[in-house]
Amino acid sequence: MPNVVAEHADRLVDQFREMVLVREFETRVSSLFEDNELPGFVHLYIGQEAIATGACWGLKDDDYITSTHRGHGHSIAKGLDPDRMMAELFGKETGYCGGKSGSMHIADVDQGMLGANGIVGAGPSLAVGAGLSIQQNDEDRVCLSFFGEGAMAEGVVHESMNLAGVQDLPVVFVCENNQYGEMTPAQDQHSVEGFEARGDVYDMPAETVDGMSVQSVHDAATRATERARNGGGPSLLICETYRYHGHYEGDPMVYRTEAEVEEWRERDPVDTLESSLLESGHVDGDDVAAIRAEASERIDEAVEFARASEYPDPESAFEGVYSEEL
Ligand SMILES: Cc1ncc(C[n+]2csc(CCOP(=O)(O)OP(=O)(O)O)c2C)c(N)n1
Repeated sequence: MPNVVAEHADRLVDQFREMVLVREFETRVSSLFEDNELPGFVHLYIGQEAIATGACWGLKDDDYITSTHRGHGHSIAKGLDPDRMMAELFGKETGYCGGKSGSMHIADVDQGMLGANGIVGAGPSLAVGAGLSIQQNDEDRVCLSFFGEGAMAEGVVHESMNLAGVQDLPVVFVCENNQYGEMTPAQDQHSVEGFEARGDVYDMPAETVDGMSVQSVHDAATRATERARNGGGPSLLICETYRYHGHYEGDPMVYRTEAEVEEWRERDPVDTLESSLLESGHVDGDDVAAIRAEASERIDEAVEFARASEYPDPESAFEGVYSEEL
């Protein structure tokens, strides 16, 4: 994509920097988990980085996103602090939820991040609530809702898309088709191939894009977000992608072949962007090495911060369970 790279070189270099940071965060989490430093489960986003970065790039701080159980990439792309994310994964009090949520419920409402979510399909229903509040308060905001193709088979996702369509809500539904819902291939879980028809039935435009290309995701998300911001209602974006790691860390992955994983790795979103930027001459080998080293150092700092933080006081176990703003 040399011409596209030339036209958008500065943005693409910045997007590359963010994607490298997400990859570094996830790679480190994988080894920390293997070393038994992290309690609970982790679901990693490695392979899908172009989607979070491309989709969130044009969002304002006060726009909203909803996320999934695989939410670290979405959080970083929405501007959350890797220190507090890592501390949350370690179960420390300096984490986003005081160490009580772990990976699957990281949230920062002030930054518009309405939460990772252990309930498959829950994010789109929260997005509809956010969209309704934006509409009723006449605010200049949008909500982007990430979910997997497995969640696309959940009733609540259809109810959410229907309500968003009926009410013309400013919501962008971003379906990340990483080809498997846990151990089930997408084609065994859905009665029709492709997901664009789901947009037709809920009266919203639907577009399928290459989820391994940050440029493609960025372009489609920009169209959908502008439409939502200008009162045009919801859209559905389907991003074709792949997760390299297991459904969860420790998954033996007997349901797919190494050859299949390798085939997708050849289209790696971080490496292909790096090659395009190098080919176009917008960065050189030293620049790339510096970007990768910077990400590695940033995650070293996050791990140090998390390790040095305290565990929450057991006395605080029941704090934050119910809202005080009733
Ligand atoms: C309501 C609900 N049903 C089932 C599960 C168990 N579960 C956890 S992840 C998952 C698969 C989700 O697949 P997908 O939506 O494609 O997301 P991916 O893991 O591929 O990112 C399932 C069935 C759950 N957490 N919540």
